[in-house]
Amino acid sequence: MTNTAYISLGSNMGNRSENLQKAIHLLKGQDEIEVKRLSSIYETDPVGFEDQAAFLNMVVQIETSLSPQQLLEVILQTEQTLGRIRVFRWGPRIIDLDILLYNHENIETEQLIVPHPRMHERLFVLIPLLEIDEMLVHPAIGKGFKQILGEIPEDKGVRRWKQINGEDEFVHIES
Ligand code: A4P
Ligand code: MG
Repeated sequence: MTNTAYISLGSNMGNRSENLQKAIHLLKGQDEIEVKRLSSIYETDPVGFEDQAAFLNMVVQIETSLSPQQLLEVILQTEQTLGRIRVFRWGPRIIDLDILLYNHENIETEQLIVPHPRMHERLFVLIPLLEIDEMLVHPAIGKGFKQILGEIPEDKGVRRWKQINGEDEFVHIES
């Protein structure tokens, strides 16, 4: 398990927190993946297409012996496994998994771009990522993510929804 990677999870359909938990469970079931740290779960206003339900977003830190390409295949498979439960073809997905970072590498192939090309402008990614490790540096931009977050003018649209309670149990937060 020599590589460290960060994966973002998002859901805005169905039982959103159950979808996140099922995805984490499937990742944990992979021999080549060890889930090390989980962020809290945040409820976030939709970015891009705004006319859709609020998301739950979180980030997980994993260690893995998989290559970036193999890891992508695992997360696409995980999306498919969960998506098959209730989504029509062409319908919205109940879970979105993105590889944010893989070690300190810059990767650009036809299937995979790491760091994720939009992560540095998204509060719903940066806030949970920094909760896991506030010293992380963007491998392409060369700045700390903490500084990148500080340079984003707006600070709305991301609310902590559940925080981690010890092990990997979540507790609801009043807010
Ligand atoms: N791909 C390339 N790089 C990566 C990577 N680093 N990680 C390719 C994962 N996949 C990567 O992905 C399409 C293809 O991207 C994959 O097959 C892979 O080869 P997808 O997940 O089917 O596409 P998508 O997620 O619909 O598109 P995209 O452009 O990734 O969407 P975004 O940018 O992820 O945005 N608002 C809130 N609040 N919270 C959200 O989670 N998410 C989105 C989706 C929009 N607004 C949101 C949220
Ligand atoms: Mg995606």
